[in-house]
Amino acid sequence: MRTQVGIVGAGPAGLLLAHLLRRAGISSVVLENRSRQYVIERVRAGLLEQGTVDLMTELGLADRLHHEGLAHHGLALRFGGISHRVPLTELTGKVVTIYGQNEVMKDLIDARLAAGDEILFEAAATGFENLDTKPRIRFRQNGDEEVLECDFVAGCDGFHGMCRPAIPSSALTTYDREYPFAWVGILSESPPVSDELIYVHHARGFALFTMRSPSLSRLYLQCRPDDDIANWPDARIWEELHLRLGDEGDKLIEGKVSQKAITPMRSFVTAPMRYQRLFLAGDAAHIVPPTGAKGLNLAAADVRVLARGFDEYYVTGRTDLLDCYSDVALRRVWKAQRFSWWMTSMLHLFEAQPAFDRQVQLAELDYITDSRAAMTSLAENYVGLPFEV
Ligand code: RFL
Ligand code: PHB
Repeated sequence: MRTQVGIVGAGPAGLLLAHLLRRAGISSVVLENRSRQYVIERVRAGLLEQGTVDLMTELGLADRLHHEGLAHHGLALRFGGISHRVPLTELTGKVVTIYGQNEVMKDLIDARLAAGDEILFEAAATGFENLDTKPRIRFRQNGDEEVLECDFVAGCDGFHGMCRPAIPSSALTTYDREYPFAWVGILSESPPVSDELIYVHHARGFALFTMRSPSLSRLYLQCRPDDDIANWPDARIWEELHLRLGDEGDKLIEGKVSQKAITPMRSFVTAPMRYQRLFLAGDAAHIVPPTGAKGLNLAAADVRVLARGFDEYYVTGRTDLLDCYSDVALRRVWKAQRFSWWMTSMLHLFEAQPAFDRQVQLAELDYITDSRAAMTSLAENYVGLPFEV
């Protein structure tokens, strides 16, 4: 089997890249170790920056997104028992859109298959040869060992994938931070208590109210980093949500919980995002704590830059853009890292936090909601920084 770009992983990074390449007339084959159903049903992100929506629109993939996505013009920061609105659109001219990652996945997969292009599901990449010249990706499907030959490999296989570990560690520098907390998240058949997201800083820990549709809420609570989901029966979750959301939670209907999981919180970057003819994109290269809602959006931003590099190569034979892919992508990645770390640090409760640090944390929240300049800074990062050219 042969193609121009071999893509490992059918997450948002891999599939958006496949669509960008198709538009440029470049062939690709996507290898995905999970089933189609598993990939679609995995509950993850929910918030799309305007740049990500614009990319989906440009690619002709946003019909359902424009119908069913919920455009948000603001969010609330709640602390000291009071909610403060951050008017995102008024401050930046941009909107963010709530549209579940599983809906994004469904749209990307359906469109690729409808166009007659392949995604090989339940096909796990296992190793590489000739990464410096003519790459060969070994993969296993239905118990058979197969090989995909290509000009380049796009490593879009997420944080736990095999592409990053396939690079000699001496060729990479990694930057890592683990946080002393995690999130327990639920999906509940409850109508949203508010039209906008509510980020809560509370003496019992962080909470986030978000949603998926007019009848489905997504709720998160700060928990211990080593917590077990068995410690979180529905009754405890509802009680904590009511306490942390305060009067914002008065209207909260305790609906049927259809999904419940614990998400660890971590910041991680690997640099450079390239080794020979293997290019890393999305979570394979970096992860952020979900407080800034940046993971999926960064994956989209990476592949936009990477696709331009492949386009230049196949049109002109030049590698200038591919050669600066990592530098360009990492500039955005680090700004998103900074923002996600900052939001996370400001909003969570730290165990045994020195009294001084706690007062500074509260002063930061007070400043953000008092100062238009500080609020604008939060807003412009939250809606997504402009794309670099
Ligand atoms: P993915 O989505 O992990 O996809 C990687 C794919 O690669 C496959 N794979 C392999 N395929 C073939 N061979 C192998 N050897 C393979 N190994 C792995 C995997 O099966 C998978 O299908 O990475 P990608 O494409 O980089 O996308 C990243 C995003 O999924 C991720 O950043 C977001 O979900 C993060 N995130 C959020 N991002 C946002 O932008 N906004 C949000 O509101 C937001 N909320 C969240 C989040 C992530 C969360 N969790 C569970 C981590 C909320 C949560 C709770
Ligand atoms: C979500 O809707 O799942 C979501 C939204 C914003 C975040 C994290 C998760 O910061």
